[in-house]
Amino acid sequence: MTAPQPSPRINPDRLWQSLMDLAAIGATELGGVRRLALTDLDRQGRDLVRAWLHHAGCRILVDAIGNLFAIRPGAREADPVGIGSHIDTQPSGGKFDGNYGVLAGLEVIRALNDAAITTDRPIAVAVWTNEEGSRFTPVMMGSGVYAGAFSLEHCLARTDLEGVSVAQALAQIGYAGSDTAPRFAAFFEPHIEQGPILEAEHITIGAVEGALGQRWFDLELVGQDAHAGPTPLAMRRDALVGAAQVITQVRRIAAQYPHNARGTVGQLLVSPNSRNVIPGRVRLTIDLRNAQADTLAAMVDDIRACISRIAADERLEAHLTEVVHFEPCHFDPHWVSRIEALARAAGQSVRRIASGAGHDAVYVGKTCPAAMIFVPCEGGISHNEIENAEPGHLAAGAQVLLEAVLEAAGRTATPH
Ligand code: HGY
Ligand code: MN
Ligand code: MN
Repeated sequence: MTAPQPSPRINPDRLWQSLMDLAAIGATELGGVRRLALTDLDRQGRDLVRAWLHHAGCRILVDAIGNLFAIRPGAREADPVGIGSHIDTQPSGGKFDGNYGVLAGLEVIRALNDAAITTDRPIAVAVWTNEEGSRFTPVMMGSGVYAGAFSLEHCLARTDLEGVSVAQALAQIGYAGSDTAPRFAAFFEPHIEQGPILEAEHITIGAVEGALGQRWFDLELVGQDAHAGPTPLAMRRDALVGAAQVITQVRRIAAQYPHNARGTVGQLLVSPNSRNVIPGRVRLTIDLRNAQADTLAAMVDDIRACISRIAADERLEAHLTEVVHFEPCHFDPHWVSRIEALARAAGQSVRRIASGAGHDAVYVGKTCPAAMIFVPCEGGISHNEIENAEPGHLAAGAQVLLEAVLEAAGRTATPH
């Protein structure tokens, strides 16, 4: 019985440097990254990552929604083992959200190349389009189209606040592809936790069991512009007063419901937004989340009833449009267990954890067995320019990823 071959080692400094080099594209003054989906900065980031992966011996594919796939050949033609995440960021995002998952995949490929290891199955690194859902909704757009959660046509027609469509933006950055996306034998997404648990418990690896369900809405409240001086209160149809009541109800719902309930109003657009005009039109976003599908549905029913009541009380029109809806998901139990065991075998502290954030693995997991590897982030803060993570944690997560990918892809004998 030959001794098992030692696994190649991740190069922590090379992984860290790739993160810093990518973070320079869209770098902000506070040390964050602003690289909105399908902007020229996103193009620059894509071009850089694509060049690195091509140089590492991968064949590059780009599909019709701009998802990029870099495929490292295996000993045989077969569905690849996928690794991936996103490189688009929030407007005031950080260096690690999404970027870590893509660059950990690059580092795995580089480490396998260094060790001259050929895996049985090919390995593919995926860069998913518009995971953040900030410039364009829906969130997790590229992986959602890949998994059939949204039609390509629906997503290509979506527009940003300036009226630019996804199709136009893809064409502008040269990533309107025509390749057929690969199907995966399994898919792994490393990611920072973006919450406080791992850091608070001094744990390095999170074996992610699943993610909260999400339901996102656009709400437009329509009243009447009027003069802030002569208009008596009884005559007012103030859309912003209505919006303020909706916002406090979203908070009440998040506080009141069980099962990790979350409620956020992140965007508020006031028209005409002039200090001495009663706002006649307000658009706001509503983001509701929960670990249980029925509880999430009850939260939605609750806010719908509140909006109807508030609109009636304030004599407003209310137009509510659902833009995102996915149920709570569970990742593949086998790979959750293997990630836990591989982390322990590597001498890392590990715990099972749920994700409050949505990730591309949520949709990709509808097409193949998928799992996520979390590492801590400083103060549990993300979607913030101060987002930070420790090189040692990032490398530990990438090493567990390498072990899981080797297990999933199989390895042929290393040439001497
Ligand atoms: O909103 C989310 O959960 C993710 O950051 N797109
Ligand atoms: Mn992310
Ligand atoms: Mn994010």
